[in-house]
Amino acid sequence: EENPPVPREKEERRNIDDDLNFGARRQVATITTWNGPIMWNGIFDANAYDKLHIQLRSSVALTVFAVGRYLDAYCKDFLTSAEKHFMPGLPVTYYVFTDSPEKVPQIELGPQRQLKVIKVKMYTRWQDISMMRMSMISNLIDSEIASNFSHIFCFDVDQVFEARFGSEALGDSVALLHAHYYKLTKDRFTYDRNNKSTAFMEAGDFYYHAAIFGGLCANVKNLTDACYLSIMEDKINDVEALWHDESHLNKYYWLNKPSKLLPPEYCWDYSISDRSDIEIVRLRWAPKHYDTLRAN
Ligand code: 2GW
Ligand code: MN
Repeated sequence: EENPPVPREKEERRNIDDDLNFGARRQVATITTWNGPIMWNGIFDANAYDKLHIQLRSSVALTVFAVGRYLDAYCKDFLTSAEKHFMPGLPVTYYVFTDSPEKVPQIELGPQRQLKVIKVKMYTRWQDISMMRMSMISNLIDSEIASNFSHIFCFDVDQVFEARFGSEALGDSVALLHAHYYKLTKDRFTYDRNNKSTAFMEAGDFYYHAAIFGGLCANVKNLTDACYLSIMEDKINDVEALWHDESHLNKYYWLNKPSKLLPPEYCWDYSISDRSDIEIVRLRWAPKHYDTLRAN
């Protein structure tokens, strides 16, 4: 019936560590081997980032594709939640790429916020919708984004903001740790392992999620160009990387280390049962309806 005695020395040592870490995160890595920060909640001062970026006059373009059934299914929740949580206090323009411009939801925009619609054609294969984003983003960076914004972020549309996704996420080259892989050992990463594909890789640092990438316009231009060229080279050779654009993105970040990483707090999937590292969900995956959305 009696509880075992608490080992006092161990208890005391743990409290000292807590004090010395000043609330820093101890269960997760907060820096990469090349000294890039991994922006776990608690390691940064959001107000300091906001002050700095307002002073620097940073401005952000957000690109998102909502083609075919994804427009009705996800776009409204994505945009309305972004208005609440994405880069508060900074100028933001949303670029919505769609095949049905007339059906883009009219949402109320805050000051310094704009929405622009870009018409694109509907690809018959969904893999192509996903992969062709790289060339369309690259073209828009050249024609309009690089001259008007300091930073760009590219998003999947099937997600919803739940809390601040702010200026702390801005950086030269920003990649996202995939929620399903950040705790796994490298041998379980789903890199492309087919040496016929340009995305082929054996070793890597992390498994990155293509649902969010960003950075300075020039860096994202370089990334989208590199990924698009590799995708096209694969097409000529009649191969397709295992996870499409995501495989090429992982290869790119292996060769060009991102300067800042976002932890899965920035893109969480609630179907993952172990939430022990997640102090705050800033963005969540929206439910997939593969049966209806991917039919054809
Ligand atoms: C995609 C798959 C099957 C059927 C439709 C589509 C589809 C995607 C579509 O009909 N319309 C559309 O606008 N998209 C856009 O492509 C949309 O922005 C969507 O978020 C994005 C990627 O497709 P998604 O979200 O269904 O794929 P995920 O969540 O499995 O994405 C990961 O893997 C992809 C490659 O397979 C991409 O790399 C993506 O960035 C990853 O998050
Ligand atoms: Mn997605």
